[in-house]
Amino acid sequence: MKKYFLAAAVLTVLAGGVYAQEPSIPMGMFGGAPTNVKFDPYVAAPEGFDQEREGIDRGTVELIEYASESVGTTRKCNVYLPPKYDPKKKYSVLYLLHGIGGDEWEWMNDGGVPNIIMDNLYADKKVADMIVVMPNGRAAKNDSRDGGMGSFMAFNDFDKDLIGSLIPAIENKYSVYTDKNHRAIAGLSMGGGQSLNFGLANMDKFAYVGGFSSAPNTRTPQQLIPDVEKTKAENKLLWMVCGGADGLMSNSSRLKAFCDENGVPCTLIEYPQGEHNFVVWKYGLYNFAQLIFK
Ligand code: FER
Repeated sequence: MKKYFLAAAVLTVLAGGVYAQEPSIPMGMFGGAPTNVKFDPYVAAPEGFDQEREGIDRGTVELIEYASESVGTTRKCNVYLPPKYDPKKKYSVLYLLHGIGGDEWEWMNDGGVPNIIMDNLYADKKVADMIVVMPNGRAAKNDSRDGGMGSFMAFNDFDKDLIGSLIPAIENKYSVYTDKNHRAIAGLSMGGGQSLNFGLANMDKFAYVGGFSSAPNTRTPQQLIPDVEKTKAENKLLWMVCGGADGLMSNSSRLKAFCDENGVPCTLIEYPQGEHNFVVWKYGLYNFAQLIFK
């Protein structure tokens, strides 16, 4: 119990007050009322976008390990390589993050089918050449799923592992571009919050940022965008989706409202009747992947 209170107290400070409640409060009540904003148009994904298609080339997913300096352990990470990955070519990199109950397997094993979505997009020539990196976003010695709410700190600490160790490891192992214009970060729920937090705080590293159903770890708009002109100049895409029936909409809508008020280009789509699940997150990946590196 003591650990929980400590984590909650620290996060209250880190997140600028959004954690000022006990972490055991149900999801729907945590985020508070959504800010009234004008959503961007929802366009349904085409039928079959997330279904395995016959007769197309397929990518591969491989589990890799890397040494994490900040965590002090060897960590695991899944990597999607597109159909006919060719080390003689150069690829962009999308870092795709999981939620509070997940790990490096969540997108693959819990209904995200990122490999199928990407294979289909490749077959239809709707995406730029990219690999998709699915790390474990809980930067702690014990990074297993049972870390539960006690792992808030570990999610918050992931930027050091990501930037200090994972990105260099990926750039060492794969034939990828190494500049911000060829690097994107997006994620679901806690991973959405991480993507907004880390992506906007490190615009020299990531030009494209996506948050799907972002959780209460999302920093306040003023923290995310302390310098409006800098964000306007350096960010190439700030893209969000959240389910209309998801109690966490407040995290996305307050950022959208701030961006609209300050003239920062920003997309927020409300997935009709969408809940806090992979229906929304698959839609997020399908759309975000088509907008980056172009
Ligand atoms: C919360 C509700 C949900 C919260 C985090 C989540 C930090 C994250 C959910 C997920 O990642 O799926 O109150 O507090």
